[in-house]
Amino acid sequence: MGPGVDRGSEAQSVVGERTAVPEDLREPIIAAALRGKAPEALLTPLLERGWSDVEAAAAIDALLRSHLESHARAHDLPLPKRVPAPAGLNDRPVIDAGDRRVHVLASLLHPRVIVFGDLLSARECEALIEAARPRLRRSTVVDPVTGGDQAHEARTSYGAGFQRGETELCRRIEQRIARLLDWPVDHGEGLQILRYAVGAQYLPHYDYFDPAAPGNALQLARGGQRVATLVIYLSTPESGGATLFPEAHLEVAAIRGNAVFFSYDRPHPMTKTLHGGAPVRAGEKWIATKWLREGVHR
Ligand code: PD2
Ligand code: ZN
Repeated sequence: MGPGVDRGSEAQSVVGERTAVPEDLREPIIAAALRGKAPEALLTPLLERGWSDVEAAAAIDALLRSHLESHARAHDLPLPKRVPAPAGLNDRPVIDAGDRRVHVLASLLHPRVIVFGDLLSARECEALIEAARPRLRRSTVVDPVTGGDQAHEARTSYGAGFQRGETELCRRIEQRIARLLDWPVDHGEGLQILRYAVGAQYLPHYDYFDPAAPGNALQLARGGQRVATLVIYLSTPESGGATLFPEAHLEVAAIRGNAVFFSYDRPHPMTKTLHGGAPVRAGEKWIATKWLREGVHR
């Protein structure tokens, strides 16, 4: 059925071209999305009515966005933001990240967590560790009142930050992450390298900035809210050091070259992205963290 053909009850959604999902399909499509049905499969009812892929994808995107927005308003929640996600992930065990094929080892919808395998080579992990080693300082957390950095017992690691694009290796890894997560390089903070010795840990926390805390205003002015985190494991500790998601009862093992990604579409515990780094029991744990912002980070 081509555009402009009379489709009875659907006619109101067709003004020259198809823009809105017909009334009778809205509820079933929203319910299917909430059950975690793959985005491509959501298009089927519209494709069966003769819609093109592009028209159907745009209409479903608008329908789901407006559903989330009205749900947020009704429950007095912050509005959801677009978040990074691998393009066309469904059922694909391997993603082409430009210069490397990255494995998808595990994926959870809520909280949105994806475990990647082989994101970095062993040589890249070693090179990042050696570049960071001379710069290591006791890790800090942001003071929510002043916005300043402060050492804290919740984070007993040592860290070193790189500016975005600071070295050729940083640039290569940033390009790969941007391609993997379909998120522009300039929406990312610089790579942050952390080293945990035996006993060091990172107590559970959220990575987004609390918008109500005055000390976060400066951070929020530089690229907006954080919307996703990628923790890349640069070493494999002999024991301990997993990344924990207590609300999801999920533990991700720290294996060199692998990474755990999680996104949070609003700065709210409803994202269930509470996470921490378990104490290292034996050996050393090194990670590189990439935080992704909603806008250009300067
Ligand atoms: O090292 C980790 O597993 C970990 C845990 C929680 C890292 C971060 N948060 C982080 O870098 O934000
Ligand atoms: Zn964190």
